[in-house]
Amino acid sequence: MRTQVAIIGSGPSGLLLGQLLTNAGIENIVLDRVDRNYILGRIRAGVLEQGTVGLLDEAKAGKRMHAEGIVHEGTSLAFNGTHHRIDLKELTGGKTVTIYGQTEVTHDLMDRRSETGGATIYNAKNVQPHGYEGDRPYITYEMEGIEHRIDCDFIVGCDGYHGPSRASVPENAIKTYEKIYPFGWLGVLADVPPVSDELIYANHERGFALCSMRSHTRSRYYIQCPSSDKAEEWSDDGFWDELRRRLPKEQAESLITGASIEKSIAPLRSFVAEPMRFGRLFLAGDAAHIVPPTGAKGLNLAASDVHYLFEGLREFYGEGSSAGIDDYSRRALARVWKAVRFSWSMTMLLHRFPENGEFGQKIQEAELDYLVHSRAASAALAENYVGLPF
Ligand code: FAS
Ligand code: PHB
Repeated sequence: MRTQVAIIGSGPSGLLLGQLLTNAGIENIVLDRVDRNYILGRIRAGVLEQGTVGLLDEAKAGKRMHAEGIVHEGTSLAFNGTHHRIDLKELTGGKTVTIYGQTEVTHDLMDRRSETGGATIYNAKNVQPHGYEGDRPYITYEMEGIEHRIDCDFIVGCDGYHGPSRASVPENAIKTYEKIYPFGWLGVLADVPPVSDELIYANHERGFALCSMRSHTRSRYYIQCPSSDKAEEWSDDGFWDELRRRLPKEQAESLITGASIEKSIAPLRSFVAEPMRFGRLFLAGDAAHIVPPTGAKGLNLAASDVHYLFEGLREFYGEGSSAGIDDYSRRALARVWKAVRFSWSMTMLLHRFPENGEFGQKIQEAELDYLVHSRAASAALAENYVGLPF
């Protein structure tokens, strides 16, 4: 089998790149180790930056997002028993974010791929990239015990943090940077109306909490929990009680609770691999970087990587120029590090760090109080939250 671009990973990165390539007439194959339903069963991100919305439109996969997504013009920070709205639209000259679950984004991209005949190989085992140091790269994978090979011009690792692409790069060719946070996020999805029209990020001495949503009837909530916790150890009532304790009185009293339809704990880390290109292998999305979800950047960074890489590949195949792909890693990392910084800063500002004691809590509250009363500080948060330019 042969293709022009072989993509490992059928998550948002791989599917978005695959669709943009297909629309541009560039042949590609997407492989994943699991199947479509398994991928759609993962509950992850919920906030799309305008750049991501634009890319989904460019991929001609944005119709349902515009019909069902919810445009948010602001977000709130809660601390010291009250909450303060950050007017994203006013502070950024009109920019907004769209609430539309990653699951739906992935579903729409899968449907679009099926409509346009893109080849996807699910349940591909032991996928491995080869030969990318030279100009004849190829991928091997196993299906029902038989090994298969796909020859290609380029391999793109969209296979997430634990995938084989980055793992295949020799240690002396890659530098990684990592910070692991001493807590996780316990997330609950429930078919209950959201407690607020917009998101609320709460700093509380008991720990961080986030009130998010997927629609006007489906809510997504998170609370900071010890890394050692197990989701199954948390009852629904225990979760709702702890969430109430961390919210301002108004929201705690108006919170509508119900049975969880999904409950999971996500570890928090910051991670960046440099560079993001190794000969004819490129890394994109979580394969190259991970951010704590506090800044709602993970999925959106995957989108900006794909934007830069697609532009480079389109230039390579359309004009015979390698300038775009040669500059991919530099361009992508420049935006990645700014988002890594923002996600780190939001995490340090909003979470409880017991080792910092009561002084640390007071410093966080002072910074939040300054932030919500300073136009300059609020504008800085707003422009990072809605997404820095591609
Ligand atoms: P993905 O991890 O989504 O996709 C990688 C794909 O590669 C998967 O389908 C996997 O099956 C496949 N793969 C892996 N190994 C393979 C192999 N050996 N062979 C073949 N295929 C292989 N971001 C936010 O903005 N907000 C959030 O709240 C948020 N919550 C998250 C919770 C969790 C538990 C995790 C893990 C991430 C969360 N993220 C969140 C970040 C997340 O949304 C990612 O940024 C996003 O999924 C990135 O998309 P991809 O790069 O496509 O990687
Ligand atoms: C979500 O809805 O899953 C979500 C929203 C905002 C974040 C993180 C997660 O910062």
